[in-house]
Amino acid sequence: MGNTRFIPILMVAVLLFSFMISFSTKATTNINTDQLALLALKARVNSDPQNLLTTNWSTVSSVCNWIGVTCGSRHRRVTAVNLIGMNLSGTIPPHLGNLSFLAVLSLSGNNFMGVIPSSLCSLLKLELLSLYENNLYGQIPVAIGNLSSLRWLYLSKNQFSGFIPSSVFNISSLVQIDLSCNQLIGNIPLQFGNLPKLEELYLSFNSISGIIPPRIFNSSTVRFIVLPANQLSGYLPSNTGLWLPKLEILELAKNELSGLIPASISNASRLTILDIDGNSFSGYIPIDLGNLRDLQILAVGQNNLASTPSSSELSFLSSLANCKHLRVLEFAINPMISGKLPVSIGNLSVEQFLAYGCNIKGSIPGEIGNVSNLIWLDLDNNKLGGSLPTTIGRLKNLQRLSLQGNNLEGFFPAELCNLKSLSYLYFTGNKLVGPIPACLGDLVSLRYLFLGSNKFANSIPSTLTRLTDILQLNLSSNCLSGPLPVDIGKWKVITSIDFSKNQLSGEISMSIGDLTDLTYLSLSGNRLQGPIPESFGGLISLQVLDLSRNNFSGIIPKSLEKLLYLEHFNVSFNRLQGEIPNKGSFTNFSIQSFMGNKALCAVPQLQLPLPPCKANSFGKHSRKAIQLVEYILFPIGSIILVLAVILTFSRRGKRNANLPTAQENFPALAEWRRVSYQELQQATYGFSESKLLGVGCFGSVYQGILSDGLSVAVKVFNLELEGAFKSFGVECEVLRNIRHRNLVKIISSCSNVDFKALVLEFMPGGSLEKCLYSHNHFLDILQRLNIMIDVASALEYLHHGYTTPVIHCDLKPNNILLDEDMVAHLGDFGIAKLLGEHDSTIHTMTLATIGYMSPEYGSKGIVSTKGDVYSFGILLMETFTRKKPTDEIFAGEMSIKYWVKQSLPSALMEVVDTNLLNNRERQYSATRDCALSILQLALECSEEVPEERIDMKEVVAKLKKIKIKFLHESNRRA
Ligand SMILES: *[C@@H]1O[C@H](CO)[C@@H](O)[C@H](O)[C@H]1NC(C)=O
Ligand SMILES: *[C@@H]1O[C@H](CO)[C@@H](O)[C@H](O)[C@H]1NC(C)=O
Ligand SMILES: *[C@H]1O[C@@H](CO)[C@H](O)[C@@H](O)[C@@H]1NC(C)=O
Repeated sequence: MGNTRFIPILMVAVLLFSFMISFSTKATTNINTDQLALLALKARVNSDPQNLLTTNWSTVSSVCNWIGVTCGSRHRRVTAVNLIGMNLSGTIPPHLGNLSFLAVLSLSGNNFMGVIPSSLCSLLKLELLSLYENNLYGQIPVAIGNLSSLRWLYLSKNQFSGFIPSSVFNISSLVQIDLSCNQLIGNIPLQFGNLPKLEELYLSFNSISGIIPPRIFNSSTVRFIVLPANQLSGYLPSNTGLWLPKLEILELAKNELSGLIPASISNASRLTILDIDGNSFSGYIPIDLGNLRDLQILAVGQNNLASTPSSSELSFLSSLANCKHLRVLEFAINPMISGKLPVSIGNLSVEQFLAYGCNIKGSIPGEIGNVSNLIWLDLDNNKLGGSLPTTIGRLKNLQRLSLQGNNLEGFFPAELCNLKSLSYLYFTGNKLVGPIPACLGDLVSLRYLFLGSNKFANSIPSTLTRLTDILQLNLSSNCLSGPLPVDIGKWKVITSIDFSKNQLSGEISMSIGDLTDLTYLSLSGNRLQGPIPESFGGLISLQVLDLSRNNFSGIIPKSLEKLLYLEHFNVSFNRLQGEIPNKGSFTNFSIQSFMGNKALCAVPQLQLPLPPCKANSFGKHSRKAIQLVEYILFPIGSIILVLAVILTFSRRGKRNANLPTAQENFPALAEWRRVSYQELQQATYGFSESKLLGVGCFGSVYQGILSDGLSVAVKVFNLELEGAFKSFGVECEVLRNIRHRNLVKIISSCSNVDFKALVLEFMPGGSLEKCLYSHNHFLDILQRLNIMIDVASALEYLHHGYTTPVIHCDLKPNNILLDEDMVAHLGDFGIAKLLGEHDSTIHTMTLATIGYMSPEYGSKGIVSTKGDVYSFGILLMETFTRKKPTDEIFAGEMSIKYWVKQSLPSALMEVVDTNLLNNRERQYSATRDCALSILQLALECSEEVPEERIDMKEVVAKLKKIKIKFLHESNRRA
């Protein structure tokens, strides 16, 4: 009993004590308390990159002047601490709970860690607690329910875990709650109805489960309900429950909700976003969603929804025409929707129409062309048939068009080439036929072009290389034939090319090596041939390379060892030979990558079931020998050639711009007859010496007969000789762009990694050199004159024939070839130069042949058409004197030019080739006159000063006059 009396006394004492404590706290909190609390915060901040707190929060001045701190005007106590987005790191000290006048605490957008101190829950005046975008963790304190003035609670983008304390939903003053992007679990507390002022609720991206408290849907204040990406389940309340006069946003995507979409949703007349994507809703898509006049986004995809069975068409679409603000309409992956697209689709005003995977039948109505706002149309994986409506070409804003996996038939409508904004075009897996229209090259915005698994035929339009921004290109599994685009290197940023399973033929252009971003390349299952270009070593990003099932020959270039990211490599079933590279990624590939080839060998370390490589196999040995000879024979030439290559290279861009392109005037390289190394080897009896026609600066020329009987000259470039590689390029470039009866015709080129050859028309008459100097040949004066007219005509064409003058640079009897009719053809363009439109001269250091070189070329490297004219003058002299300009009689001051010049006119007969005068008594005088005119012309050509030389037009005219005069005179005298 004594106990019972004692208890009240104890209680009073306790109450008194606690009153005293609370009184003393209240009594003693003042601006100093506030300062201590803020200094505690400053002390907890361990990183302050802008030095804001470090320098500014100084006790020298009042806290009320500190940055981010606001004090009340009357009581001068801290009312707001706002340190938003200052990159502060640290923890929140409990002392902040002593800021008893605090209404605003915002530390968001920093790097605060740790928990929310529960002392903060005693800030009874706090209205805004904003801690979003930090690294806070732990539970949200249960005592948070004490913050009875709290209106805005922002805790999103932290790592809070555990349950949402139900006490949160007892703070009746709350207007906005944002707890999204945390790791919260458990249910949404059912107390929801205790929030009479709530307008916005965000809980997305947590792991909240259970049902959505039905009272949410009975709120007259709620505007935003945003709950995506949780594990919410259950039904939405049926009609009666859904009374949300202010609801603007209802986002419930990616949950586990099921049941029907309540028809009463169409009463929420302020709704702008309805997103229930990715749940398990079933039943019909309400047909009166058109009542939601403010609707901007309707996303109901990835559910089990159907269209009303009363119509064979997607009837819900018709009413949506009333929603003039509807931008996004998405009902994809609802396989039960089925039905056809109604004609009324044309009344929609959407920007995005996403309805893939809905089993939509029928054809695409032409009215689609009226949906003029459309930016993105995706009808992938439906059952659409018929042809593509050409009206799609009217959708000027369209950026993505995706119709993959349907049954679309017919041609690719050229009207689609009007879609200048298009960046994604996906038609994979349809039944489209005919050619890929060349006008696709006009869609320069295209970044993704997928036309695979159709029935497209003909060749890949060369215009596609105009798509210089393209990233991914897939034309696989069609019936495409012909060559790969030559200028494939223009796809500068492409990352993926799939041309597999077609009937493409020809060789891979070397320019493929420019595609440094390419990660995926499949050319498998075609008829491609020739070498794997050495330039593949430039594809430094490549991860997948599939060249299997083609006719590639030669070796696997060693340069592929440089491809550090190569994971998948397949060259099986080709005709490759030689040693498999053994470094880099090649240590990882199995026999599956290499099987079905001709004669591949491998070092034992690769552990492939292939024969080991013989030490000197595949020409290694002989190549060394050639190298040795060349380095002894051409050392000076090599050095000069290196300079030439550098100079030529530096002019390349400009030159390309000026050259007439292949498409403009002439057949492209691609149209040359393709000749393989093997064929050339056979044609020349293994490049046998008996077939050697001559050896030039850059290589050897062999005679050969191709398998179809065509007689050819094969010019093989010595690739070890620096400059020969470039020479091959120059010659190809020149010859492919020019055609003239007096120029040697190119029939084909053969370009492998270690073998480059030009296949030229064979000239049975041999060279002018041979005809002039060998004893079993004789050319009479008329033949010589004709040959000179031919050569002059060729030069006239090169200099004046089209916009870019071509300078031969190396005119000499060796380079003039005669056919069976003794018609002369100018050949060997190995060091030819092209002049840009505004250049009349260029500088170079290419080695031309001494004796024929113009003085300005020899001394200063100046190249111009006038230099060729000079050489032609020397050539004329040589042809009619039968003296080489390099003859030993010419030394010091005495050159062929000086010799001729001082002999004219009186001593003419001392310089003219005596063979021309033998047995030609009757024509003596005509011959003499002719020779005189020719040598005088020769001197006009070889004037010391370039400006004083005549041009090739005049030369041709003069030569023709000389010929007519000669014929006239000799006939008269005969
Ligand atoms: C702190 O910053 C405020 C606001 O920028 C400024 O008015 C005050 O003078 C600063 N105080 C100190 C000590 O730098
Ligand atoms: C915050 O820090 C990040 C990274 O440390 C930096 O990039 C950013 O510029 C900083 N912002 C400010 C306002 O100092
Ligand atoms: C208020 O905060 C607590 C921590 O929550 C401190 O321990 C106290 O010393 C502080 N009081 C004052 C007057 O600063």
